[in-house]
Amino acid sequence: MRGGGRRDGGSVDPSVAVGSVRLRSAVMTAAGTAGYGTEFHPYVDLSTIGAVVTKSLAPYEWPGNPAPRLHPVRAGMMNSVGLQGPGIGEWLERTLPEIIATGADVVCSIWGRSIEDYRAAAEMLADAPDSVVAVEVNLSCPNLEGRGGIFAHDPELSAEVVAATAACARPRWAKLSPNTDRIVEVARAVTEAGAEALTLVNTLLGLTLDPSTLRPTLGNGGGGLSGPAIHPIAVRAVADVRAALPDVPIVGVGGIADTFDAVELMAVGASAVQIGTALFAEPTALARVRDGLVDEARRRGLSTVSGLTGLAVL
Ligand code: RRO
Repeated sequence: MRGGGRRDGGSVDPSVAVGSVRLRSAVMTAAGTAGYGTEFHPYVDLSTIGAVVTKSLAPYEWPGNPAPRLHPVRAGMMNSVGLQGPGIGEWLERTLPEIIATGADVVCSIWGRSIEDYRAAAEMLADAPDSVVAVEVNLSCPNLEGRGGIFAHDPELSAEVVAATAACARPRWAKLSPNTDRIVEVARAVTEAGAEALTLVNTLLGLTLDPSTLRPTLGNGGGGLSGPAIHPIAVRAVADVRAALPDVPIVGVGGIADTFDAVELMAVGASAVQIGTALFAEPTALARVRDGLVDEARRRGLSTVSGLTGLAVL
């Protein structure tokens, strides 16, 4: 799967494999930053990117947190969306056909407040069309209240959640949290429980204040920090997990704005990447980085974009 053969000039294969899933490009949207993808099609031909990763969906409709839900900061963005969504049933019926019509492959991100919620979400996806190529099990939302913490800070609980999602009948990628020093432990636990790949990382817990009122800027108080500020944290998380679990495919996410950010995540071990915060200012960053990775592979004499994976000299 590494496909790093060298060649002199000529075409570069842009496709990559994340475990058993072959993607047309290494570049995907990051969950929660492109809605369900349908608004993006005027900007980027979604059939030419790796996949649209949906905003996380629960087995039921969920209203999310009070506004404001987004707040720009110097090196990125704070959010407290609070998992707002229509529920998987409504999404399958009304939104998924629209995404499929764009030619995109889809990764459905799921969340729940309990293990039973995750189980129900997975069961609802069992008969989803084949365009839903994987399920991303979001264990790391920073904005879920009243549940006693982030699932992905607890290896045993995370493993139980992943084990409960087998009914989705497609590869599962576990999305983990950078807000813990146990990420390697959690990564090991979820892969042993059935996750085929890992998505590293979600946002970092943060808080911003309004300069005049000194109240929290976001409607729910704290939130999750994303964007360039967290990029080196994502690179470190991917490198650490790759060193401990070299055979587990990784999807790298965190602060990608330029091609080199994606190259860095792939060089330390990611098989593919997701772009999130940058899309708010520049939806076409998906195509720019997609093409940039092909150019970078060619420049390095590689015949495949996947040849960039693991090239870091650590
Ligand atoms: O909806 C959110 O507030 C949210 C989610 Br599900 C997540 O996984 N990460 C994040 O920063 N925000």
